[in-house]
Amino acid sequence: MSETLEKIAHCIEFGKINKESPYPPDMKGQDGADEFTKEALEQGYSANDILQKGLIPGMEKVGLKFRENKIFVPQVLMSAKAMSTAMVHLKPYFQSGEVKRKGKFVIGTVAGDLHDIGKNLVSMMVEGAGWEVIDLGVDVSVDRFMKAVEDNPECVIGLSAMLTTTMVNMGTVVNTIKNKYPDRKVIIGGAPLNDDFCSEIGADFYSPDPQGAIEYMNALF
Ligand code: B1M
Repeated sequence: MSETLEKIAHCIEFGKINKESPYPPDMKGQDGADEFTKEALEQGYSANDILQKGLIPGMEKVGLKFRENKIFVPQVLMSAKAMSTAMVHLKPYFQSGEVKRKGKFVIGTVAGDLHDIGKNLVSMMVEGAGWEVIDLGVDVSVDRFMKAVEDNPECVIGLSAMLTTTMVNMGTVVNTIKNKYPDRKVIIGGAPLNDDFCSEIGADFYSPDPQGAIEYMNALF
């Protein structure tokens, strides 16, 4: 792999946004994902190569380290910020259709539930894995999920819940989606859930962390 793409992956892995960013301390004063992405485009790398061989491998390492408790939420947020800064340079290529995403992922926290920290992490990391993410936010009604499912054929749906009182609302969402679109895949996640609950409500997959959701989705296509 080229040196510039390796540097991009390294910046994403360690959350180095740009030259001005003081984080991480041992990379202070060095170029970050921002500068290296611009440099890679100037060197003639395609936006797709920058995404597939720089950004995504960097984010994949973040996902694995987070799963193994080697890094924590603040580090993931820095990596996500580095990733979104780099993506600004690639946006025109996505819009022109030159770079293809793996697919669409519709995600939201279910009705009655306002917790969004975990959902946002999943959202950012799935985007970092090369998927287009449609984030519906928190307290999402069944109707809003259905509208997004109808507007985005072939999307994968992700439901998040943090309360034992709201996780039950997942069942209604899964039921409504599966009644009309039995082939749509629904992934659920959130602290109070488990595999048994997933089977009980007829969802396709339960993941305790963002990486599990990514691995499941990548295996679908
Ligand atoms: Co709330 N809250 N909270 N809260 N809150 C919990 C969840 C609670 C366990 C605290 C406690 O009592 N010990 C408890 C739930 C108890 C229960 O249901 N059994 C609780 C309660 C009771 C409440 C209120 C009812 C409190 C009140 O008002 N009386 C209230 C409810 C509001 C509402 O939603 N309607 C409430 C409110 C809040 C705040 C607004 C203050 C705030 C939320 C801020 C925000 O999200 N913007 C908050 C917080 C921060 C928490 C705790 C402290 C932290 C949650 C969190 O963000 N964790 C939490 C206690 C705790 O967990 N220690 C608590 C970090 C986050 C990275 O982890 O969300 O688990 P998590 O996400 C993980 C995985 O679960 C997974 O990946 C993420 C990254 O690893 N994951 C998925 C999540 N979604 C996924 C989807 C996937 C795949 C993986 O695929 C689609």
